[in-house]
Amino acid sequence: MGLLVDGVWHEDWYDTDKSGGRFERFDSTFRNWVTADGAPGPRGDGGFKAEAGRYHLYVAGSCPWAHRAVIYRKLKGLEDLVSLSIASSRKHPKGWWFHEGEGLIPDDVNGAEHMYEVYVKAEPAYSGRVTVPVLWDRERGTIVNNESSEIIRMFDTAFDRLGATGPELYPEALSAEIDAVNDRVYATLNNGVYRCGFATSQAAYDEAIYPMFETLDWLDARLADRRYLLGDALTEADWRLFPTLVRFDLAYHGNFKCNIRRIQDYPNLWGYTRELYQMPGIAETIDLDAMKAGYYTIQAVNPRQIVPAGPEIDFRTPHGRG
Ligand SMILES: N[C@@H](CCC(=O)N[C@@H](CS)C(=O)NCC(=O)O)C(=O)O
Repeated sequence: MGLLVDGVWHEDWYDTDKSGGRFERFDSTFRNWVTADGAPGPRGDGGFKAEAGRYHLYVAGSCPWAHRAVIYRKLKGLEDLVSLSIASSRKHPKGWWFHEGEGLIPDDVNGAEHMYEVYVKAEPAYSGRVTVPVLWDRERGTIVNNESSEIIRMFDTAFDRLGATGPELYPEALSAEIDAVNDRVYATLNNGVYRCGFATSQAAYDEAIYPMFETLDWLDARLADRRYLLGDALTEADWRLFPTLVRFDLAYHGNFKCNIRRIQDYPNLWGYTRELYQMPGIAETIDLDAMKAGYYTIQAVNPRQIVPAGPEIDFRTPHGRG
């Protein structure tokens, strides 16, 4: 993993020297919104109207942030409206890369071999990290947005007039409570696993690991008397949590040292993870081998890039909820 400096690729890992060994996540850079009528969204410029066949989503199977967008594309019935490329999850010195392979979809929109080429096409002098997911606009030939939390909000409602399906996952009446759950889950868990795994000092690791497990304990208790995080209906909060849970025992527990307990040790969380996994269409969004390979080939964390054989996890055993 590296980054672009003035449009040129550099093979640098995260610099944690200045932050006492702490991994500090940078802000996503492309922040325009697709909206139903092309009016500007909550931030950025307008001109990105929801249209069938206009937008393309770039993802990788290992990435939990990208996974959110893939889940929404599936749940909202957007597969015929928004096309998809899936990069290889195995780490490459030049970042995310596209090629033929099982579970992969090459880039037939920009013909890129590496994701950084797409960033440079959008902004020739781009400086910054080259992340997925990316939402690309064929018409204007640029990146609309590379922030998963915003891409899923667009997918939730912008394409409704074009035949998108499924209930709204961020209903106004629940928005404050969803935001509160999201904030905690993001800080301590979605991003907390990276703060553990990418920590380069004991103190930085300690700061991340304990709050993470406090949040898992809290979630497990919350799910004791609630079917889903907000109650009886699935919301955005569930779909932002699930990609982290499904990767947890497989990759974070081992490679990122998130190992006080496993998700399988939490009765409610484990049943809930299986329930979401078993929902129509969701298993199709999951490539367990890619997830494992994606994390275990991060050389800064696992220098020899050996991908372990286990653990064996059966997400298909009956969940027994509800
Ligand atoms: N805030 C972004 C984060 C995306 C992100 O960090 N993606 C990772 C993959 S899981 C990535 O592409 N990392 C490459 C890098 O950091 O160089 C989002 O939610 O979309």
